Amino acid sequence: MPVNFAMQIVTSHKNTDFDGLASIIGITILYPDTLGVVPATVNNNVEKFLSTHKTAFNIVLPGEFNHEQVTRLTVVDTDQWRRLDRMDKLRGRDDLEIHIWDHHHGGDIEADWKCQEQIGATVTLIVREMKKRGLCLNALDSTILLLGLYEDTGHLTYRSTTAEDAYAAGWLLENGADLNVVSAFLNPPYEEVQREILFAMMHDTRRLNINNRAIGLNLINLDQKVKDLAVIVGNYRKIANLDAVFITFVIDEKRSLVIGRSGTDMVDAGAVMKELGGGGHPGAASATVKSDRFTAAELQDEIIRLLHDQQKEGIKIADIMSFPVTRVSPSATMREVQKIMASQKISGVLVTDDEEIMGIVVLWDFKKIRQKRQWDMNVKAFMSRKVVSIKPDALPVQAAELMTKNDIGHLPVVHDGELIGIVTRTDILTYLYGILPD
Ligand SMILES: [Mn+2]
Repeated sequence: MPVNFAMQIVTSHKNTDFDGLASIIGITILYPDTLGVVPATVNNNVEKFLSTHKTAFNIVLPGEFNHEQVTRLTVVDTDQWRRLDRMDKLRGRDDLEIHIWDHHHGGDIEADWKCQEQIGATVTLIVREMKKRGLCLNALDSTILLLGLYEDTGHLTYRSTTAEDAYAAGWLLENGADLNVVSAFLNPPYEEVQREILFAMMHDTRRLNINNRAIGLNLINLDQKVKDLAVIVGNYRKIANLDAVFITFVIDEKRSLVIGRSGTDMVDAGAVMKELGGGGHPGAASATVKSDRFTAAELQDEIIRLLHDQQKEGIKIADIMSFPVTRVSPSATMREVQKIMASQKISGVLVTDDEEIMGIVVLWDFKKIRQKRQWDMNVKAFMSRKVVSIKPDALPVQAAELMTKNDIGHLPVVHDGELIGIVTRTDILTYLYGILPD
């Protein structure tokens, strides 16, 4: 078939999410001669959006144009051929120019030009170019772009979110993005079957502790097609207060779908799913696994094995604790203790008898002194006897939880019954925020 005229198209991955759709639309705004090609299968909320908004944009389906005429293919929000819908005809053509805009990496599409960075959403990369060109958007375009940006960054809360994502959101709001529309499409109400799945997860999800992380695992048989499974899994993780969840949905005898969601950088759901042949981000990932590779039951064990192997060891209490620990005997006087604390610039001292922890004195306890003579009294009378200790391999976040729960600011670090250090609120804050105490 002869090439009649040069045609440019832009497309994204199958099961298109809002970031994919918004990036397609963004490219048609940046390059008005480009035709947006939206895969036939899109996510449920994207489908709802398109059913009312489709005619507003210059978009078609993969079967609605002549592949022969395409001279430039722009791919957004993916860099893998297998994720594209009916683009194989273009693969391997040496007269085709390929552009990529994406925030994933490691795919097999070789581009002539690309804008590929680790950033919260692909939309942000496109907004960068729009700002550079001094464009103004209308309210509709701003709204769809903000939908993509918010969906992929969890309303700017996912760890992958960068400052530039937040600035891009601000720019889209300036251009009139409608938050009512955004929240209506990002928080669709649950249908009956989705509620049932959420209840099933709440009822019998296995809770495991792997490398100090609370992990939820479940296996659910699907007897019908259910939309937005990933949203339900994400919501379940938050409700159950788990660090990460991996739910295996048995689709039929031949295959299962695993959806993983992680709320901590200590669990990389994307890395686990990659091992199973899928992909995604550290916080959100999925994989379709054939049963001749792993049955649904075997998959559970494999996920557990992969999580154990994930030696992405973070900072532990042993790394941030102070040592040696300053200690006094129960018969030391308050005056002596006060001197020790002032000279060592510390806010708490452990009271020990031989190796046994009897109590703790903190700065606050000196407020109990009303009369001069009390300075000569034994520390025993003023110390707090409630001492909660922590293990050296615990995580800073666990220390923070213990402190909050018990309303205390000092935790002795005990290993095999031996006092090896102490960790304070200041240590935790210093670690969490990277600030130094004054
Ligand atoms: Mn994306």
